[in-house]
Amino acid sequence: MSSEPKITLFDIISNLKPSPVWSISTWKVRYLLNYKRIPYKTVWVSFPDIEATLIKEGGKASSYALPAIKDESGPEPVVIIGTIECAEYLEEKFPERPVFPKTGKALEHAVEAFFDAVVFPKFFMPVLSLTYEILDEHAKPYFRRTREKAFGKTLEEFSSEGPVRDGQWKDLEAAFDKLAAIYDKNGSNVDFIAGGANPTHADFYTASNLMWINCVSPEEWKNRGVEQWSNGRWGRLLKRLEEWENPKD
Ligand SMILES: N[C@@H](CCC(=O)N[C@@H](CS)C(=O)NCC(=O)O)C(=O)O
Repeated sequence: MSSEPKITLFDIISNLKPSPVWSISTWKVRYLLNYKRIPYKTVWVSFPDIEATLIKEGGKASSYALPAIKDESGPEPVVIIGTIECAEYLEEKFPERPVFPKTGKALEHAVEAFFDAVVFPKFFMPVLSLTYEILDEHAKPYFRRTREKAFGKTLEEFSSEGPVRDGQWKDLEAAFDKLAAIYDKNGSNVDFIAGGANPTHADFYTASNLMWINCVSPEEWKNRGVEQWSNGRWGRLLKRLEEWENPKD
């Protein structure tokens, strides 16, 4: 008899079909749950309701954002908020199929920090406006308001079609090339950052960012040739991690 999973993943709903999965942030934890073969269920939350949902579930944080998980395996439910917090919690609770090398976590953190400083900022303009299109109707006004405030322009001005948009995609590609140069230190044919046969946390982190493009706009993914960027490294990485895309719910 199968029992209800003890782990809940909170994910951000979209209007994508058949699977609503799209979020760069929640992919980072979904991949790990799938890789570690941890049974879980998904609770879908609309963007404007993230904070209220996490507070209602008993989460405590200085700011409320996803990813988050709830673990009901102990006497009291535990809510963990944040990418690295979820990853470290899952690694400790479910040490089988580790995603942090036994030799240390420094490389994983360094790659993430590099990604966030060099690559991630190049996503905003071309990918946020695409993200708006796939959100549920309840989320759209909130997403528009918060993102327009953050960047001081309208969503329509984020990525004007033509040379501006083309330049943004070229800049993103160039940033990925810088990350590829680090990966290449292991050899151009080695797919994972830790150099071993198995992926580690930073590979899933990188792949989650790629999945953001892949999910919100398969058209741009194809048009911009993302799979071929950095001598095909990113297409290969997603292929190697494909079996841990499921379940997508
Ligand atoms: N520090 C967070 C950042 C994650 C983040 O920014 N999540 C976004 C979704 S992609 C979010 O939930 N934003 C809430 C909001 O905009 O209300 C992490 O641990 O990764």
